[in-house]
Amino acid sequence: MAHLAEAAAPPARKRSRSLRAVVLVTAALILAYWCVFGWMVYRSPLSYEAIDLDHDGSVSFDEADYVSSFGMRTIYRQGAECIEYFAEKDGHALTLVCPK
Ligand SMILES: [Ca+2]
Repeated sequence: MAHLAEAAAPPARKRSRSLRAVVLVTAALILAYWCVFGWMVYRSPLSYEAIDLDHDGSVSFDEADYVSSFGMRTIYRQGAECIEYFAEKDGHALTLVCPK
């Protein structure tokens, strides 16, 4: 009976390789997540504070994704030509940059 159980179970070496593959794929996915997230924050022309839309002190993946597709439009404020960055998804103003 024990002989049949040993035959049905995969060898320990094969299980170890499968476990290693799962760990490596999981680590690769976590690394890819952080690379994409870092790239979106790094490539954004907006400051970290401007990307933190809910002002909780940290930028979530959703916030970085939301501001990653942005547009720019010229706005005049007090006679100065300013550039307003806005979210392309809904036109929500993200930040306003005016000359000093
Ligand atoms: Ca936030």
